[in-house]
Amino acid sequence: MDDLNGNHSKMFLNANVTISSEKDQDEEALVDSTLVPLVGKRLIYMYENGWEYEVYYKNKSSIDYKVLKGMVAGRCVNNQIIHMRRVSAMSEMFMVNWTEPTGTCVCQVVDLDRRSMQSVIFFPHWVVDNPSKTVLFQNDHLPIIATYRDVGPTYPIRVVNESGFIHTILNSVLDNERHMS
Ligand code: FER
Repeated sequence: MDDLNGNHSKMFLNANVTISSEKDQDEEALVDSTLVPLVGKRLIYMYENGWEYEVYYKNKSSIDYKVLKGMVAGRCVNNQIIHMRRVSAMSEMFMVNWTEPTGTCVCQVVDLDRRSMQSVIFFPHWVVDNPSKTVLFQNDHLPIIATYRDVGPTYPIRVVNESGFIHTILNSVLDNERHMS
């Protein structure tokens, strides 16, 4: 939100705040205060197509999640690196983007005020053909997943555009390793 002079809105220039006292010196513990409403939260939501996910926003740059219902129910992922930013200073709305080791790309718009999840998922063709190959605790199978991804085919990519309702919002601390392992 630049004004006519190109000055960035003060709403987005808050100082960093330290969340975890154990990790004061650790950069991971520094969270842009605009992200505080989302980091540390666990959400459970269902898209209109019936796919249900549980996600833990572990810190500003990683999530853990599992798929509860849908095409890849049972899939579980820890420490997925993500990019997160707040898209509105006035409401608790965030954009979260990432690429999976499978090659799948996800863009989420998380609206905590309205409990809405708007997402686009870009599935490579090999996942559409063989979704069950991704139904595992992915962190234990990263080399085979990388092989599947590299063999492909990537194209045509299936674009899944979904809205969902966040039916559960739980507060947690940052960097809890126990929620979804
Ligand atoms: C989501 C939509 C899709 C999500 C994860 C995916 C954690 C991942 C899909 C896949 O890799 O199969 O909202 O949230």
